[in-house]
Amino acid sequence: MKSIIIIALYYFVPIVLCLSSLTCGRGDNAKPVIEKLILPTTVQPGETAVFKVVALDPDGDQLTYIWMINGEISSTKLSTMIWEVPQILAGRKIDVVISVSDSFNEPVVTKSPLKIQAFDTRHPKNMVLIPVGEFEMGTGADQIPQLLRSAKQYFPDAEASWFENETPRHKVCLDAFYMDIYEVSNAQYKKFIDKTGYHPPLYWNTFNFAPNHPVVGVSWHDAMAYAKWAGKRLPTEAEWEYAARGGLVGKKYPWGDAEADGKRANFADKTINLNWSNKNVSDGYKYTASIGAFPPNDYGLYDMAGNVFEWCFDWHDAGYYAKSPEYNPTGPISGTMRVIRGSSWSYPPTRMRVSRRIEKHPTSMLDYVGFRCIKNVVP
Ligand SMILES: [Ca+2]
Ligand SMILES: [Ca+2]
Ligand SMILES: [Ca+2]
Repeated sequence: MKSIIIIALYYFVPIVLCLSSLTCGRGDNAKPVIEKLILPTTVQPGETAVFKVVALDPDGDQLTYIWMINGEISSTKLSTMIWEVPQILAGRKIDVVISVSDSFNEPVVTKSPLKIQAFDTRHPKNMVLIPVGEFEMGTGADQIPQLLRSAKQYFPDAEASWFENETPRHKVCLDAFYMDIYEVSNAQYKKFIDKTGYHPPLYWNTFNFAPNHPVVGVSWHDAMAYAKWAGKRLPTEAEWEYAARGGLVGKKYPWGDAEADGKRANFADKTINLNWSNKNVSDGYKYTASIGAFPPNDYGLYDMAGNVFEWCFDWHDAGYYAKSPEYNPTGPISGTMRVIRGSSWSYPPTRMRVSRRIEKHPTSMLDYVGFRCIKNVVP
């Protein structure tokens, strides 16, 4: 008896509802048919892309179109979509979903998202475009007590003054630039030496040498010479920190706020017996790891935390943030020490914070310091 009632409800209720509805008078309505999609397979960031859909309605109803690009409704109504491709999408996939409706039935939607590769052919190999933008650089004074507590796990003598050169937190606006996806490798540096006769780095033959490991034992001057030869330059501190943050806002590390486990970066873990090693975690590397061995940040940059420190262009001045210009700051005009960023295999996980600043003499050649380069978008 119960099942008969259910069957009756199933068949009759919709009919009753249907008769009471104006649109259901089109029970014989034919759905629109998507005949053709005209989409490029690659599009250029910064340029205009044109997407078209050719659809027909068998009973001549007027069609409306909804375009969804990367999950956002970008345009409605028209069968042609004209779209400015954002710079940030260089080298990435774009999802385009098209929905066509005659307003009587559920809309017809393309079966699965169409994937289009946005590819900037002008963009240099093994570099990624870091978009124009602004960010909060440095550390707020209010964060220092918490940072000090974390640091004391590894350095019991840590003091609040260790963090003062990161303050005040301040707004910085930067032009777009290309950045090396990886730290400069031994293989890349060897090419430079072979072509130019430049002197080899310290530790070239003794320290963990492998072609795909980051070069170490290079001074700031060496890094500058390589960058010039490669047609690139060293990042400013501001460019480096902006890129390391990968678009995240106010986070400690390139991946967020969590302290590194063994899967995020190469730091002083339990494979190396230093006073400040994290004795509970293994990242699998005692010294350097090959470049790109850990996941990239959201800009696609590898090893912005750990592996080797990276030379920046700027002179170090602990008080610079209080007087830094807002647009494209390039550091003090003079000084005695240059900045290194990002930490290395030889320091504990807390040192890998994106805002952490360390000073080194520009002639130092250290087995935990390398570099990567950047390039202006407009030369
Ligand atoms: Ca129709
Ligand atoms: Ca390690
Ligand atoms: Ca690094």
